[in-house]
Amino acid sequence: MTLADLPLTDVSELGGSGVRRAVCPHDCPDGCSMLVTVENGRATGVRGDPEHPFTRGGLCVKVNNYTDRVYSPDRVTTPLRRTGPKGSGRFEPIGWDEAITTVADRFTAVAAEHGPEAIMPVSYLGTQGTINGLNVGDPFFNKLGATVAERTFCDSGASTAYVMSLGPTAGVDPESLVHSRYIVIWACNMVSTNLHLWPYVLEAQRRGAKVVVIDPVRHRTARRADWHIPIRPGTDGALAMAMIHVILAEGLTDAEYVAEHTVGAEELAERARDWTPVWAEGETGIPAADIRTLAREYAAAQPSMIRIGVAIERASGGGQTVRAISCLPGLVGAWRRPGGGLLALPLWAFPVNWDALTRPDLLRPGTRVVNQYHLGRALTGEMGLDPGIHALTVYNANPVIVCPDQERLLAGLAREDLFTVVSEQFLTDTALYADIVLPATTQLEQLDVMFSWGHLYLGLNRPSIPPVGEAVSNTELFRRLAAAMGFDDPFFRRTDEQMIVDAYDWSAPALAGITPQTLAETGWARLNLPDADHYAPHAEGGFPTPSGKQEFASAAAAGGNFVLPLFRQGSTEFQPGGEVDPLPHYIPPRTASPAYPLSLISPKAHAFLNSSYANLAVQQRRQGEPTALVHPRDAAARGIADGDLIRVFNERGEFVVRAVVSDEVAEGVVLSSMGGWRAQAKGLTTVNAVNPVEFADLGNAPTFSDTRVDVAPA
Ligand SMILES: Nc1nc2c(c(=O)[nH]1)N[C@H]1C(S)=C(S)[C@@H](COP(=O)(O)OP(=O)(O)OC[C@H]3O[C@@H](n4cnc5c(=O)[nH]c(N)nc54)[C@H](O)[C@@H]3O)O[C@H]1N2
Ligand SMILES: Nc1nc2c(c(=O)[nH]1)N[C@H]1C(S)=C(S)[C@@H](COP(=O)(O)OP(=O)(O)OC[C@H]3O[C@@H](n4cnc5c(=O)[nH]c(N)nc54)[C@H](O)[C@@H]3O)O[C@H]1N2
Ligand code: SF4
Ligand SMILES: [Mo]
Repeated sequence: MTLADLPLTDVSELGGSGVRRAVCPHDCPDGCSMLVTVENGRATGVRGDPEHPFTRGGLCVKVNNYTDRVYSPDRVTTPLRRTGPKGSGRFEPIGWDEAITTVADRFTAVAAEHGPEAIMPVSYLGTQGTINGLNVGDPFFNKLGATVAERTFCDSGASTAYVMSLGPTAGVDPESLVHSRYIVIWACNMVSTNLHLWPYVLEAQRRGAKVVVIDPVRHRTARRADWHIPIRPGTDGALAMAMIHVILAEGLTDAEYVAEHTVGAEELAERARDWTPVWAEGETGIPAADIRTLAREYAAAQPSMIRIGVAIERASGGGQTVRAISCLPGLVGAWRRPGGGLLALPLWAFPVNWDALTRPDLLRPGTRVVNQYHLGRALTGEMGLDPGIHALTVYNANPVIVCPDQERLLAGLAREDLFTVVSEQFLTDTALYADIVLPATTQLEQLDVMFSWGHLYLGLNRPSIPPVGEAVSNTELFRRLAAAMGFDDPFFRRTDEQMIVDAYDWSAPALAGITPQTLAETGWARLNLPDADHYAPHAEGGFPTPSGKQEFASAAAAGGNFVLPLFRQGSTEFQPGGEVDPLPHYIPPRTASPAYPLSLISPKAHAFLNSSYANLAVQQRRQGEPTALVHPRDAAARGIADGDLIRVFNERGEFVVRAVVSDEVAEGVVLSSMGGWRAQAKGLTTVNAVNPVEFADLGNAPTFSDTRVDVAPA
């Protein structure tokens, strides 16, 4: 019997009653285990699995009423065909056969007239399931010869930087944070975005650890810290270089660790000599004395831990900033003990067969790559693509809300000659522009195996209820499309069970004793790794880098900038060019101009998950109407009072929101969270109307933390 022989989707039992296991599908580090109550085939509620060590019985405000999402009257439940102008939201139901035939006919016609590169997929992490998530469409589009979509929505720049410095290592078990003596939460609003890690921080604090938050905003997390250090957006690299300076100048290193397990320490010392705390004060706005205190305390209190959030990568020099920060645990020997090190993406611990998911072997050599953050420019002709994009397939994503250059993207989507297919659960701002909408299942209606980028447990999500209406999973969608396009390779006919088998190296040591079948019984399992009290994989070095050491001077960086293949359908071609300094350094953010003197940041909303849930009543009530936080001095200078409607604008566009005048943001900083839909926006544009399309220095990361704007009464 092979791993695949036992069916994991037992449709016959889906009609009954009982408590069934699921895993939250969302792009969130917590990867919560859920228990679903089902009565006569209908899910009546979800709750967190109290036995899961990380979830511990709690779900967040986004997902604890998940059944409202599943049974929302606004769910798309049949395929739809557009009957009005693009964007009007006028559709009529059609059958699946007609929908799939329409799509296949159009793809065939577009490919015949313009070549297959005129077709482009757009996708991200509506679900982060291994088989339904990031890479589910890659084999289909690679076989088709479509334009390769580069998806650097999140953490691509940080991942490139991290891999350059440390290699693809899990590095830290988040649960080991209880052993930390000093925790630096650097650009992460953990209480909103990584809620289930927070109890570990509190436990460490109870045991005597100091908790420091480095963030321009005094948010939920910062308010609970022992020390909140406000910083100017995009200047974290200056702070990190100055910390390196202090640690080296004052001899606070773990000299033995540095000598045995790192490379490039001497060059780094040379590099950091001029980056003094006094200089960094001018960049960051943090008093030099505080920078010295931070560096000294961080070095002395071992094991010390740094948790970086995604905002770090999102400035002109964000990649080198991640590289500079990643030097710190090596310099002070934080890796020696559980609870020490750098926490970024422990995803690397999961033995995923990325090539089986993306199928790079199906790519035609020379197939062009277009970054999805440039979608507006690609669709409107600004990029000068030849052939242009004539057909778009969107799934697992809502680009109108999550991509910059929003107004140009809307103009592109409105093109009459563009054929757009959107697979969705709801008529999102993107789906409103579709020619064909295809109904997608929710997590309660599909099978998947779930890794996490915030803990070390693998989970199995089995369907608890039958599909709502005619919704199909992404895997089934691509089976149907492949059949209609005549792709007769059995690979495209695999069952979900077989896909799960193929997606992991089940014989890898990390999965010893774990199979899809054991997961079916237990729901989740910890990877076969030392427990959190003993997890210190780099106590003796052993980094997965070319030298086997932590590389302050990085051999991989010397090879130039790159995007990891998993973010680009497995493609290794047309990597972003540009030399990369093998040593970390500081690249300042864009300079303020007299016309646009303020820094805009657009972090996550507390009650939404990116743009998901922003259309649902409970979460809308929790989140309140769209706002921008403006510092009292910036507001007074512009005649803005708390509660006024204001315009936030720059040379790219503008959006209108209600002002919250508050010293929770540093002077010179404006905060407007991302995720709200256009229907709730006063002027039909949202924060991504003003965000730049330029990339950061590494991994084609966006520069959402490096935007200049001004504000005025509306
Ligand atoms: N509630 C909720 N949770 C989520 C999500 C959501 O949409 N809502 N999305 C999920 C996803 S996809 C992700 S990637 C994670 C992201 O979770 P986080 O890593 O927490 O990311 P953000 O919320 O974007 O930003 C975190 C913090 O960075 C700060 N910041 C912005 N610019 C800078 C800067 O230049 N320097 C410093 N030091 N700080 C800066 C912001 O003020 C914010 O407090 O959250 C996940 N969890
Ligand atoms: N200004 C600004 N922009 C940002 C960010 C920011 O901090 N500031 N953050 C960036 C980050 S970190 C991220 S991760 C991206 C997120 O970008 P996206 O991944 O596009 O996130 P969502 O907006 O939640 O869109 C996901 C869509 O997938 C749909 N969906 C869910 N499950 C399924 C399914 O099983 N099948 C199908 N077909 N569809 C499904 C949902 O209904 C939802 O509409 O946004 C990025 N954009
Ligand atoms: S969104 Fe995150 S915190 Fe909320 S239930 Fe899902 S995994 Fe847990
Ligand atoms: Mo993200």
